[in-house]
Formats: sequence, structure tokens, C-alpha cells
Amino acid sequence: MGKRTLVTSALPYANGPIHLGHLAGAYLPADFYVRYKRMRNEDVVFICGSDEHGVPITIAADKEGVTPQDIVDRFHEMNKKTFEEFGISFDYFGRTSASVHHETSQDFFRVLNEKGVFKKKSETQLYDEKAKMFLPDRYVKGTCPHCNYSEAFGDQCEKCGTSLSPSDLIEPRSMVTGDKPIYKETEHWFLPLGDFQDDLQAWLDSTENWKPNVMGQVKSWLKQGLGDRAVTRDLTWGVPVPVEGFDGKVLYVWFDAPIGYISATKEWAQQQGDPDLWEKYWRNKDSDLIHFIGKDNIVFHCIMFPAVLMSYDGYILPKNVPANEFLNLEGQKLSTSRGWAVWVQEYLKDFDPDLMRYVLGTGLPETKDADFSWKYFQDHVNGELADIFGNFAYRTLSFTSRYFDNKVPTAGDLNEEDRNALGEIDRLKKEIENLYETFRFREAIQKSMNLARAGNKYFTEMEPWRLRKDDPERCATVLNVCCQITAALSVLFDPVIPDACLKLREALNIRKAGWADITGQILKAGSPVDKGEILFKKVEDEAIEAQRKKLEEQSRAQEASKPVLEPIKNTITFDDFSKLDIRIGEILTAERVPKSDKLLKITVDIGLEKRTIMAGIAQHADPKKLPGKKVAVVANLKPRKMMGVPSEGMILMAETPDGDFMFVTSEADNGSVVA
Ligand code: B3M
Ligand code: ZN
Repeated sequence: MGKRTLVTSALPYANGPIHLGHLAGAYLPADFYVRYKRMRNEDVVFICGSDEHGVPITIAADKEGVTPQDIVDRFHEMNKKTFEEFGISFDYFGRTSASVHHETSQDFFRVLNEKGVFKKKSETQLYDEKAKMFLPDRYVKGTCPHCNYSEAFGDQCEKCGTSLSPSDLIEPRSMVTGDKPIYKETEHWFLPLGDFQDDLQAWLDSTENWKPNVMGQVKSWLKQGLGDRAVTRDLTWGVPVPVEGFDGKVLYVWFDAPIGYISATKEWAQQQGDPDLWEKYWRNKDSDLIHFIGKDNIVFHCIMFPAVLMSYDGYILPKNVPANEFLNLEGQKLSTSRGWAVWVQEYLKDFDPDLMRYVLGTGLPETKDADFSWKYFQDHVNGELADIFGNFAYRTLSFTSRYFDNKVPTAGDLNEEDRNALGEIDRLKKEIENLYETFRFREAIQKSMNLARAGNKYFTEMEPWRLRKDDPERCATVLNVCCQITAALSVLFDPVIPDACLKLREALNIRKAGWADITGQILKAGSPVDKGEILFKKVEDEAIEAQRKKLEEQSRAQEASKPVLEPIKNTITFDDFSKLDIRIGEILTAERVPKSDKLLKITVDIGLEKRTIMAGIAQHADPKKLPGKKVAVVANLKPRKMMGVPSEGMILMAETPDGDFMFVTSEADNGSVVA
């Protein structure tokens, strides 16, 4: 075993599905790196999970009219599955609602608080009088004081990347009501980042191989001077501040989320049956910590979280934070709200993961923003995966199985061309290693393809189909060389296209081969070889057209704010369902509820008895027209009081995509059971 490494990918907010931009930023590069390390038999643990707190979650919940818990439950499961299906090989995918996480982040807060690291200050903050709430982070938008962008959020300007406080914004407006907020006094804990300036600088000076885009940003913040950052918020959703008497305050999401890496590692360790194992990765100087993130998260991973880790004591600091820039799509900025995104789940309906892993890998936004287009996808799949790698492997395997009885042929004396071809394996392997170690995956992938290119060229130039008759011994040597190169490729390319490489290793009967086996002599003469199969089918023009159309339509629908149908909720068991008692009933009376513009008070005959039900449909139904209507009623819902009246059930309604409500109706007799 080599050295020990903990690799993390940014915890995606559990408020929406994963798209290509996410993959290209923090997940795919991390997965390349981790798979490379695993191939080298190094001790590496790959950690991620859902970020389930913060304003992005509550805003998504507000928008849909559901609870934050509903939102995170839905997207945590969905995203976990998407990553798995795309081959992102986390050792553990946690979630910040886990109790281990709440305990761990509260422990951090408590320890830092007791050490006197924080400043507690009362200050005025933006407050929405109508919504009766403070407006932290993304609950407020306004004009960025640095670049004048008018849509900057209260925590960050997405245009210039500056991290902001809501009170920095010019002409702030509430995202809840659209109103102009007032200022109101509130008390919070602050992390005085200025106190860490020297230690942060010293730590950064000790690091190596950081990407210039990352180091540049961090240095410029340090130069500007660091201020106090609030680490608590006036919100109800989040990790409660673990100090008595401060109900209604939670930890700032960017305080708790990075600690999520630690808590997920703890959960992983428990799962390994060795609960203390996490400490080896976090609290041991012989371990390396690498954070893969997108560029908008740099300040939190390179300034705030390190300051927290330093204050607690005993934790290692990241060795590198290889943040990526952004991925554009078909020449435009990726935007989920405009529907300009390729969702990974959608992609997986049409293509294998390997294709996109390779193509995105060749065009990662490592040093500057990059563009993905479907044409680029097609060109790289067809021109490289299929025509070079796939073609070379196929020619080699099918020739060997056909003319050498499914066995690696024996090589005779090697001539210069053979030695050069085999020499490429060692030469490229060294270069590729160096590129992986320094997070230059684009180049690593190009070089990997160069080996297939060299193999293909060698095959063509040696003309084994001619040698077969003219010089069978020479033919055997050539095919031995080709088999060795194919075998080297099946390991070398594994981090990028693991499914195809596994297939290839199985065909070569070297399933378990690892990085150390990449030499000119992986295969023994006489060892069995299966018949070749087509590893990558070409992507037809129609398939690309279909993807483009899908994207256009999706964005047109979104632009026209054509309502999108609700996604299906999480699976329940039949037992869960059978707990519901739904009956057909008839509305007898309906009236408006004084002082409420939402509620109707309705009485319903459900066969066995009459029920009074309060329904929030006053804006959608005329009470005068309701008597006589047949409806479906959830009859065993625990009664609850609304506007002082106990509501004894719920009338089922269908909510249309445009937000209208319609009754679910049936001609069956009152009291009939719906099942
Ligand atoms: N959830 C932000 C993001 O998805 C955030 C990352 C947390 S990493 C600790 O961009
Ligand atoms: Zn700005």
C-alpha cells in the first residue's frame, strides 16, 4: 500500500438533479483521480454526500409548497443513484441531515466557542416585515458593489465570484415577497478570519502544485484582507446552534457543510466496522486531503474551512484544492432555471456512462471555462473511442482469436519498430502518472489515447494480414506486441472508461491487473484471449440531432415557463399505502372562513358519518357550487385545528401543472372505499 489519501467532492445541494456542469466540476475529475489511485493499490477513500441545509434548500421547498425535508429526501436519493449509475465511485455518500453530522458540526461549534475563537456581535440585518423573517444569503438579491451585477445574491455574486454579506448589496430586495427589506437587530457568532491571515498564508506557502486559477483567487482575497464572517443564521432549517437560549438560530450552511466531509468519513468508518478509522484520514500527518470543487466554492475550502480546522486543532489541512472552472453548453452559460442543462439521468437513458466520461474528460474546464456541445460529443466518441481505441482493441483481439487459436502469440526477436511500439507503454505511462498526480486530467486522457493511436499505427504499418502468409513468425511477434499494448490500455484507461476497460481485461483474462502491471509484458505468450467485441458503437447524426432538440425544447418550455410535471416521489411499500383510508363522499355544505382568504369549511357525508373538513381551496372553488359534488376523502387523517375549527379529514384534489385544483371524483356510493 502506498500513502493514504482522502478525496472529497463538493457536497451537492439536495435541491435539484445533477447535470453535466456538476460532473465536469467536482465529480468526474475526482473519480478519475480516485480510480487511478485504486489502480495503484493506494489507500484512498472517496467521500461525498448531500448538502441538505441552507437557503437553497428552503427556497426550493417554498417554491414547491413542500417541506425542506421533502426536498432533501427526494434529491438525496435521486442524486445518489445518478452518481452510482454514472460510475462515480464514492466509498460513502452521506447527508448532512444525518445525526452523526449534526453532532459533529455542533461539536466543532462548541469547541471553537469554548476556545473563544468566535466573536459574538449584535448587528442589524436585513429583515422582511411582511414575511416576518430575516433575509440571510440567497433570500435577498441586489446589485453587487464590486461589479454592479444586478442579480447578485446575499452570499455571493455569481458574476464576479466575490463572497458577500446581504448588507453589502445595493438596493436589496427580498426573494420571499419582493419587498424592500428593513434593518433589524440580531445577535450572531462570527469567525474573525483576519485572525487567521498569517496562518493561512503560511499554510498556502507550504503547498505545491496548486492550480494557478485557485491560488490566484485565494492570494487576492488574502491581499484584500479578511473580515469577520457570521457562522450562524436566523433560520429554522439547519443544525441548531448548540447554545442554550438561542432557539431559531442555526449554523450557517457553509460552516456545517464542509464538516460534512468529516461526518461522512465517520459514517464510512462505522460501516467498515472500525469506528475510529476516520481519524487516520483526518487527524494524521501522513494522510493527504484533496478537495475537488467548482470555482465558486474556493473561498470556503481555502479560507473558511481551513480556519475552522486550524482552530479545532489536530486536523490536517487540504494538500490541494483542484477547483475547476465552469462548463458551458452549446456556447451558452449552463442554467438550470432556463432549462439549459443536460441532466445526467436523461443522458443515461440514451448512452453509456463511458462515452460521456471520456468526452467530458477530454474537455474539462481545468484552467478556463470550457464548452460542451453534442457535436463535440459525437466527434470524440466516433473519432477517438470508436475509431482509435475501439478499433485497435477489436482488430487485435479478433486477429489473435482467429489466427492464433485464441492465445497470445509468442514473440520472436524484436526489431526496432516493435521496441519503439512497446517503449511507448513505459514512456506514456510515466507521463500519464505525472499528469494524474498534478490534476491535469485532460492531458492524461489525451496521452492515454496516444497509446491507442500508436498501437493502431503500428498495426496498420506492420500489415499482419499480409505477414500471416508471407512470414507467420513475424506475424506472431507483431500480434504479441499489439496484445501487450491492448492490455496496457485496458489498465491505463481504467480511471476514465472503467466499463470498457473491465470488458477488455476480461477478454484478455487479466481482470485483476493493476497499474504496476502496465509494462510491455503484461501478457504471457499462450495465455487465453477471447474474441474481440465492438467496445464503442458510433453515435449517429440522428442521435445527436435528437439531443439537440431535447435541449432546445426543454429550454423553450422553461422559458415559456410552461409548467413542468412534478417528479415522482420516493417509493413507498404497499403497507405504507394501505394505511390510508380513502372514502367517497358527497359535499353537503361549503362556506368561506372569515378572516382567511384560503380556507373553505366543508361538510361531507362519507356514508358512515358526516365530517367537517377545512380545505385550502377558497381561491380555486366557488363554495356555492360545491354542495352535491362527489369527492374522495382521506378519512383516517388525524384531525387538526385550522382557524380554531378541527378539520376531520382531507379532500383529495388534483393539482394541475398550472397550479389549478380539481376534485378527484367518483360516482360510487358514499362510504365506498378507494383502494
Ligand atoms: N453545496 C455548494 C454547491 O453545490 C455546496 C457545496 C458544499 S461543499 C462542502 O455549489
Ligand atoms: Zn459582482
